[in-house]
Amino acid sequence: MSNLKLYHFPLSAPSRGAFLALKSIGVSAEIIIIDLFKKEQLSESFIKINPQHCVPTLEDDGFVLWESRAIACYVAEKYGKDSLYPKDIKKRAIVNQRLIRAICYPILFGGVTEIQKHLMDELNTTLTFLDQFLEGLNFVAGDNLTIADTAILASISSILAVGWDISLFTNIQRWLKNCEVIPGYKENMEGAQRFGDAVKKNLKS
Ligand SMILES: N[C@@H](CCC(=O)N[C@@H](CS)C(=O)NCC(=O)O)C(=O)O
Repeated sequence: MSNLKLYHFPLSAPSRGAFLALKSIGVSAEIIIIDLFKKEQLSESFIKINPQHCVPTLEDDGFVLWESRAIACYVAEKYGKDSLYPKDIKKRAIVNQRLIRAICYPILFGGVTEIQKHLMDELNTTLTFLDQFLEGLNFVAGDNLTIADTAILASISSILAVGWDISLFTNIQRWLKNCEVIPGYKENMEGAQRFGDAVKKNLKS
């Protein structure tokens, strides 16, 4: 039995990454929504839990942890079956390596109204790598679903919802289909859609 609480905001890709990891691991958690639009992360009660006031934040019987990937690793290690976060150090190293970065945060919260060219290029370079990693594989770190897939799906679904063109990345498209089996997939897509709508509203057309 777990006594987990996840402080979560469904529009946030890192937060959805932790949410999807928990779902895939099959561990239940109380979900507490921290609405970043209402600046709830700056409330006195949340600052007491996480002085760096970010989501996702996990609480496990008084133990507090933030950073989505650290959360996924901790929960997988404590509650998960081996395939999601392999014990074999080389397999685990590959899972740890498959990371991706987000670029829409300044548009949503920083008053920025267009995606800068260098960020677009960087993201397309990252997607090219991801597409190569996926060549001949069902999932990003091998043939089994791992917590690297849940983290990356949360990010990719956000950029797709913003309207990113991934037509050149056929392996990513195939992998996205494979990801439909992940528990929590639907909730993730709904959060991503809300994120995409919010970003598109702030973008200059
Ligand atoms: N690297 C962190 C990023 C966490 C993060 O930036 N969270 C944002 C939402 S996407 C947040 O909580 N921002 C509110 C704040 O920092 O006050 C992770 O992967 O968890």
